[in-house]
Amino acid sequence: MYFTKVHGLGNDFVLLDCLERGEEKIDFPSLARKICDRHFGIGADGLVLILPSDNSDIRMRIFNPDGSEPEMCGNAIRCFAKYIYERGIVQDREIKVETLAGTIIPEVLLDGNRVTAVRVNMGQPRLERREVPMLGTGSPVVDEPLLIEGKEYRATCLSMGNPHCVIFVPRVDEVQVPIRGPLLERHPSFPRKTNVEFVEVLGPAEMRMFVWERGAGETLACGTGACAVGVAGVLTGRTDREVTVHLAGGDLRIYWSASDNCVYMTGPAEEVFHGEYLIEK
Ligand code: ZDP
Repeated sequence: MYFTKVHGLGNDFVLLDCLERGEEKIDFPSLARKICDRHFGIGADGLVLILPSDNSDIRMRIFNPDGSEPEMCGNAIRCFAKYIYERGIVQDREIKVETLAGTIIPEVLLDGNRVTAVRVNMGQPRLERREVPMLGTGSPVVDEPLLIEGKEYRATCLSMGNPHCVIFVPRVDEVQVPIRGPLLERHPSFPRKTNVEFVEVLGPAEMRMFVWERGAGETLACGTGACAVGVAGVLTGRTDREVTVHLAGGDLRIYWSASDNCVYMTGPAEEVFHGEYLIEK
């Protein structure tokens, strides 16, 4: 089974072209668990499938390393768009991609024929509590106290297709992400669990974040997470609508447009290598 290894800011994925093979007969949750393993497999933060679509140009599915299937993935969709465009699978610079979060539209940015970056219309953030989904009452969920093991967190929660819980902290370097992250990911308020972002505001247009991803653990970057952080900055009055978000793996530009209410994410995408995965039968 031939694959391509890609990453966006060190958030890395195994890309499988399933345009011909389709998605029959393969147990993708189990394949994702094996392939994403960094010692017994290829190693990745997710398995991404390229599939034909009935209602868009193309379709993307993604599986977390634990085999769960998230609705969307911001870093993967930039890599996905680069792959699709550079191979001429879709010739438009704006590619309509069917996902479980609806149709998402990445636009490739070019230097000649090479895709150097991708700007993605990530759609409108979902601010209703039940859309996160999160238990309790009242929307939007802004700086809401969550008590875990005697420690109070102030959570701003929203969905970018997938659930996010944004925690603003004075100093992000001091957060023990592998300890705090999973406690919030599995907090009973989140029936579908949640991705968790710890964020420090550096200025009105600049933030630094670390992410704990649902079903994946700590990663170097999270595209949907950076978008959620941009929205949370505006909702809580901490930042402007256009910000640079510094992640462990690099920077993303996030813009939450007041005119169409959509979030635009701009960042790089890299293709690293091709290989053949030898599936054990
Ligand atoms: O929602 C989830 O379960 C995430 N683990 C999906 C992956 C999100 C990602 N990090 C992104 O960039 O949006 C890939």
